Amino acid sequence: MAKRTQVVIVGAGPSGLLLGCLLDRAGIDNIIVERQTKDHVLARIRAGILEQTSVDLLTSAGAGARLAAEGIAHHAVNIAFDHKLVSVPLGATTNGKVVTAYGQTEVTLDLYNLRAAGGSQTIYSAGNVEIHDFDRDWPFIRFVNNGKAEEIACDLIAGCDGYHGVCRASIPDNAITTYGQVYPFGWLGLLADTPPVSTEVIYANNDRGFALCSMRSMTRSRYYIQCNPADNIERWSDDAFWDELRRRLPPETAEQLITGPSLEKSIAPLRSFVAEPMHFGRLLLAGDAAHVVPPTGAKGLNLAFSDIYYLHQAIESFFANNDIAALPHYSQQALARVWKTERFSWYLTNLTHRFNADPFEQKMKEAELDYITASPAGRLMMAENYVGLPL
Ligand code: FAS
Ligand code: PHB
Repeated sequence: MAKRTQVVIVGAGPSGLLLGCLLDRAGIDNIIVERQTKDHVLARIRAGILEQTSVDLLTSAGAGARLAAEGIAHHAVNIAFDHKLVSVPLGATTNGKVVTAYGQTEVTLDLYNLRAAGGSQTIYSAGNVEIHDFDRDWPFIRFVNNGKAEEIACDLIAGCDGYHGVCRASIPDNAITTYGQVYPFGWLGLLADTPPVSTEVIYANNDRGFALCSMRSMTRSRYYIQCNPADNIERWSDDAFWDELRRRLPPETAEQLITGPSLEKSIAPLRSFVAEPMHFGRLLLAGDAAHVVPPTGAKGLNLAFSDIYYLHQAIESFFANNDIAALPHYSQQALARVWKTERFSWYLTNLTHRFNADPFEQKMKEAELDYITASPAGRLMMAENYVGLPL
C-alpha cells in the first residue's frame, strides 16, 4: 500500500528543510526525501550572510534561537579597489536594516534539529528518486529506501533539490525556459579557525583578481579568491592561498591578516541561471532547483528563502481555500524578486572580478566603483540590494 501525504518535498537542503518546518507549523502533512546521507548534507560549507528577511523567516519557523545568540550583525559592507578600502553603510540608508553573519552549515543544522525534534518524516539516502503524474491531480514519487522500492502519493511536490536535482529535469522541455551564463572564473574558498581580518565583509577588486574576506564567528574566517574554474585544488597549498589573498588586499588590510591551517578548501564554479516558470501542474520549484546566482552578492541562500516565504503561503492557501491559482501565482511572485536579485549578483560579479583584458572595460569598472562608493545614490543602490529587496 503506497504511503500518502499532502506535500512531498524533494531535497533536505536549506530550502526543503525550511519549507518542511513551516508546513509542520501550519499542520500540513509533508515528507522530505533526500538522496544524500544526513551527515553529507550537514557537512556542506556554503553561504555565510543572511538578509533580515531570512533571519525573520527562520525565527518564525522556530529555528532562530542559536542564530539570535551567535549571529553577528553587519552594519556596513566594504569595497576595496585602487589600493583603498571604502565602507558602504547599510542601515543608514535602509531604515536600519543589517545583514547577519551566520553560516549556512549552522542554518541547516538548526533546521535539521527542529525537524528532528518533532517534525514530520525526513528520509535520507533515498535512491533513484523519480517524480510522476505531477501534471495530473494525483502526483506521486518513487524511490529506493534501504534497498526497497517505495512510493508516496501526494497532492503537491516541492522541488527543493538544487541545481542538479531531478525535479526541474523532469519538466518537459517545451514547458520550461532557462536563462543564464557561466562565468569564466571560479572561487577558491578557504575556511580557517583564525580571527577574521575584518568584522564586516570585504569585496576586493584587484588587478590580480577578486578576493573576499568574510567570517563565521570572531574566531573563524572564510576567504575566497577568484581562480581559474579548471584549477586543481591540489595546486593550492595553504601558504599559496594566503600569499595570493594578501596580494589582492589593500596593504593595511593585508598586514592585519592572521593566517592558519585550512579546515576546508574548495573551488566552486560561478553561474547565473533561472528557469521559468517555477511551477508546472502540481510541481513547484524553489531555491537552487529554479535559479542560481554567483555568490558575489551573498544572495543564493537568501533567494532560496524568499522562495520558501512565498511557497509556504501558496501551499497553505491551496489547502485552506482549494486555491489552485495560488500555484501559478507563487511562480510569478517569486520570479519578480528572483530577477532583481539575479541582476544585482550579476552586476556585482562583473564589477568586482577581472576577466576582460580590455583597458576601457577596466576604466569603466573603476569609474563605477568610484561612483557607487562615493555618491549617496550609488551607496543607497548598493545598500538596499545588499540588505535584500523587500518581499
Ligand atoms: P541545495 O543544493 O543546498 O540543496 C538541495 C538538496 O537536494 C541537497 O541536499 C541535495 O543532496 C538534494 N538532492 C539533489 N538531487 C536530489 C534527488 N534527485 N533526490 C533527492 N534529493 C536530491 N550562496 C551564498 O549566498 N553565498 C555563498 O557563499 C555560497 N556559496 C556556495 C558554494 C557552493 C559550492 C554552492 C554549490 C552553492 C553556494 N551558494 C552560496 C549557494 C547555496 O548557498 C544555495 O543557494 C543554497 O544551498 C540553496 O539551497 P537549496 O535550494 O536547498 O539547494
Ligand atoms: C561567506 O561568508 O561565505 C560569503 C560572504 C559574502 C558573499 C559570499 C560568501 O558574497
